[in-house]
Amino acid sequence: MTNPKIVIVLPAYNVARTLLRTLAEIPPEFREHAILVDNASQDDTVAIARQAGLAVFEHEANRGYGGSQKTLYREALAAGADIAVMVHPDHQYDATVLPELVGPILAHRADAVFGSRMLGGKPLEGGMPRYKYIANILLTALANIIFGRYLTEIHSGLRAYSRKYLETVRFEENSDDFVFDTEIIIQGIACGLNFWEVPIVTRYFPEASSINFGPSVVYGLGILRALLRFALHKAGLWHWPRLDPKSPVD
Ligand SMILES: Nc1nc2c(ncn2[C@@H]2O[C@H](COP(=O)(O)OP(=O)(O)O)[C@@H](O)[C@H]2O)c(=O)[nH]1
Ligand SMILES: [Mg+2]
Repeated sequence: MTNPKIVIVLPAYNVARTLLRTLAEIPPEFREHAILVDNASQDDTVAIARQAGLAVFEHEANRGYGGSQKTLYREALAAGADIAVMVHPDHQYDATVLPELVGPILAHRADAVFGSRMLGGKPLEGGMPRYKYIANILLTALANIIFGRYLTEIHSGLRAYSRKYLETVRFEENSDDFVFDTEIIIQGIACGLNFWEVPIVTRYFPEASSINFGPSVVYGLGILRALLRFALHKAGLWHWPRLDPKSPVD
C-alpha cells in the first residue's frame, strides 16, 4: 500500500479524564487523522476532543457502544481511510502497539488485527478480574470451535480493520450494544476474511469504566446467542442475513 491513510477512531462516552492520556500514548505519526464520536457524554469530552484537534461527531442521544462504532466506521470510510484503528479513549489499552497492529494489514497478511490480552500477556497482572479471565477463556474456546479458526481473544477493544473488511461486512446491521464487537468478527469469519493478533497489556482502573458483573453476564449471554446463530447459519439450518457480504449496490 503506498501512502496508506490510517484513521484512528475513538468511541467516547464520558472520557474527559482519560482522553488526553490516551492520545499521548498514540505514536505521533498515527495522530494525524483521528475521529471521535461522542455518545452524549455528560462531561467535557467534546470540548477536550475539539481542543485536541480531533474530528468530532456528536450523537444527540446515547446510541450504545456499537452505535458509536457504526458512526465511526462510516465516517472513516467517507474520509478515505485505508485502515481504521479503534482505540478506546478510556486509556484501558496500550496504544503504543499501533505500528504492530497495522503492520499485517499494510503487508496484506490480514484484513483485521486485534490486540490480545491473552497472547503472551499477563492479563491477571494487568488487573483483569478473575471471573472475566475465566469467562473470556471459555467463550473464546467455544468461539474457536464454532469458527474453525484460532483467536486468543474475541473481546478486545484495540482493533485495526482494513477498508476491505469494513466494505465487505454489514457492520451497520449489527447490535448497537457491546456484542457488536463479537458480531463484526463473526461477519469477517463468515466472509472468509483473515485475522491476526498482537500481544497487548490492558489496565483496569475506575475510569476505564469496565462493565461490572451484571452487565458482563448479559454481555456473555449475548455472545453465546451470536455464536449459536452463526453455528446455525454455517450449518445451513438458518440464514442470518447480516453475515452475508455487502452487495456492490449497498
Ligand atoms: N459504557 C459505554 N461506553 C461507551 C459508549 N459509547 C462509547 N463508549 C466507549 O466505549 C469504550 C468501552 O466502554 P467501557 O465501558 O470501557 O467497556 P469495557 O470494554 O468493559 O472496558 C470506552 O472508551 C467508552 O468511552 C456507551 O454508550 N457506553
Ligand atoms: Mg474500558
